Amino acid sequence: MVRKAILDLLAQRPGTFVSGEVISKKLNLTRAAIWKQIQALKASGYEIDSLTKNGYRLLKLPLSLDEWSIGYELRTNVLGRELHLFETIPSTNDWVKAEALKGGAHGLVAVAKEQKGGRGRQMRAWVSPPGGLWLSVLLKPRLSLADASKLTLLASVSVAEAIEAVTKVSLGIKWPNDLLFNGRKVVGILGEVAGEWNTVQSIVLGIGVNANLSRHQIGEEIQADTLQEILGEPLNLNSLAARILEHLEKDLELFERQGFASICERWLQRAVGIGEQVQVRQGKELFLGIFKGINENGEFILELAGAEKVFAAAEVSIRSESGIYF
Ligand code: BT5
Repeated sequence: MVRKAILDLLAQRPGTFVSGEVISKKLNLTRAAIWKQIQALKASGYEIDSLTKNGYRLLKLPLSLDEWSIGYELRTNVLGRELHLFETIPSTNDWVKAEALKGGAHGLVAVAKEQKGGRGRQMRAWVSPPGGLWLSVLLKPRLSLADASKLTLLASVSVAEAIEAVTKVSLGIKWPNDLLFNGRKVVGILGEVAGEWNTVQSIVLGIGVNANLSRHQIGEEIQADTLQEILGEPLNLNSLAARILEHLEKDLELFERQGFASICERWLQRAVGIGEQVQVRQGKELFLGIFKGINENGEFILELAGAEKVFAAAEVSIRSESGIYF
């Protein structure tokens, strides 16, 4: 691809000029063809200086999602090495699931600028307008079925730490894997099994980050927040995607080598509502008690009339100081 070849050349010496003649010789392109490509790159957010005498120099990469920029930033061995970027798609999780059934490889990633049919758990809708980071990764981990449920807890820790590395914004985790800022959801995570468990252990991890958008794009009725509003400015989505995949890859390796203990500890450090009164709904039953933390299986521990009850799957509301549940 010409676009990629030009970027590769300019990025070898970012900030310094590469002459039109060099580009033209190396890529066998006319000056006019190069100029056209450079205009297209500028239109997609690349800042490129052009001087007739000196040639072109790359000054800044785009903030918006761009396949070359993610690849340029990415320091992983496997995750995201095969990556597909979509302008718009129904759901990246559905796309990766379909690829998994066709034999897709561990680490395959789909990223979309916009999802028209984004999903949460239990088929709830996930609002995914342009400006967000909507990403799914295919994992075929060397883990037992019992360990698989811990992967979404792991992902919430990896994503929170990646976001903190890029933005300095510290997010809390609401069990099992919502990332919150002052009680408002900034990130949602959806782990799904693709295919039969007893054939290939494939898990699709979907990560939705409200990044460069405003709250009202999500809807006033939803208790959401966005990184752009927290920071007061947009952030580089390509760096964010790369850091998320790097943190995930490292934490998965740690999990496979050493088990859940240290990840569980990091999860607990960010947990929202420990020691507070919470409301847990499981099917039609409702329990009110004190949130004690999670156990080594990643299950939620509730203190109820002096006894402890654990939940593997449930809906949890946490009571804030003002008495409101979120
Ligand atoms: C989740 O579900 O939080 C998981 C969301 C996963 C989204 C990613 S994006 C990439 C991949 N492709 C997909 O199709 N999905 C994944 P859950 O815990 O069930 O929360 C859903 C609820 O969150 C909804 O019922 C709304 O109340 C709320 N919600 C919807 N859109 C939101 C948004 N953009 N930000 C914050 N909250 C939202």
